[in-house]
Amino acid sequence: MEETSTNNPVRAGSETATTQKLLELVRRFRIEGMPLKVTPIISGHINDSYLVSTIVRAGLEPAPTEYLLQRINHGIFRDIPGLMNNIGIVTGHISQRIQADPAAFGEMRALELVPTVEGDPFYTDPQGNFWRVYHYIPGSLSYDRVPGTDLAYEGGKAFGKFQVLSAGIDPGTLTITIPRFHDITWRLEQFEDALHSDLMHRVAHVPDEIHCIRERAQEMHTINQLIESSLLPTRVTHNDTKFNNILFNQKNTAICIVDLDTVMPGTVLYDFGDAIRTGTNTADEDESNLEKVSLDMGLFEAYSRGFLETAGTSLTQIELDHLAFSARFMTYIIGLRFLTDYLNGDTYYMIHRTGHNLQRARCQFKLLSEMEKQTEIMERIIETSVA
Ligand code: GN1
Ligand code: MG
Repeated sequence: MEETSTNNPVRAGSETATTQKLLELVRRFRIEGMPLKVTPIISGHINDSYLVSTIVRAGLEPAPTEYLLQRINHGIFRDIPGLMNNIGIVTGHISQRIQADPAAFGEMRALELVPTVEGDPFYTDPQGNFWRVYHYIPGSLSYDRVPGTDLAYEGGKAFGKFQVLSAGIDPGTLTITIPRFHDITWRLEQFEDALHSDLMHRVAHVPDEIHCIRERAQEMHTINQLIESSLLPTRVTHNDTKFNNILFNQKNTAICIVDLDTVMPGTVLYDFGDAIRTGTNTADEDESNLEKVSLDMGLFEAYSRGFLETAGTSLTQIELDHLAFSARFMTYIIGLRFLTDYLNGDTYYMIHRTGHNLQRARCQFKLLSEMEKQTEIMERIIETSVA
């Protein structure tokens, strides 16, 4: 029988931050007003995030200023100064480019860090945890599931603009915050190690999922092969382009790309693919009823059109030719990583229930099989959007 396990050592090792402690932490940053309330934000699988509201003076109405406090997971990100330096480079560059050509970038803006009182980009607490604060964009919204094609189109334009905006940064100046992050060879090695160790005695429960991985492993080396043959340009890429990493305003105009921890040298295929994985799924990433999981072709068409309208002319033919494949690739590799973490006892991704990572993996594999059935249509849509 499956054991009951909700252990999550990356997180369990660190004490739960109390409200008092969090308020004290916020005061170490150059914020306006007095921090009043700290609310955990349950989104994202890696860092701990809190919304901080402030008041101007005790007893008055809350000031409009709000902040995002985050503890950066240093079990996963091993070079926090390098990571924060990347964020400084990327946000600085993007905001300069927007200011230089506001007409081209509409209402887009860059994330803004709040320095510590000493002027540093992050604070290290006595326990060795790393904290940072961003300005929270008032009234901003994000979507785990995309409610309509207008939003998908707008999201495609937003990640396209991000691609164009970060193109002036020399990828070589960026720290590799997670080495070999989307390297399928490495991810498959980790998976085989997990199967071999079978630490939690879970391997016997997932024969279908193992089959799904192995059957497709060869094809999934395509991007690595193109990189090794120098056929794909190295670009500054986001590498975690979940649709909910786009912030929208109340009018549903995209205004900001967030979650910059994995901005690194990469290929545009990672960014297009992950946005399709998350932005066209008719269900949540961890939906337990797999019948609900499929690819919404209307959303795919709208996202692709938005993305290619803004970034299309900067892409090479080989990149364009592999955009449809990239959606399958990212769905596969993220499913593979969820499954590997399940087999290893849920040490990487934050889970909210037993079997959560397995559910996430199954959902990715269902989505992948839906994409496979619709490959030709996806390819045709991309060709048409480019033309
Ligand atoms: C993680 O924390 P979050 O949700 O932004 C992961 C991504 C995965 C994603 C799957 C550093 O991102 O690679 O695509 O979960 N980030 C890291 O939902 O591993
Ligand atoms: Mg992330």
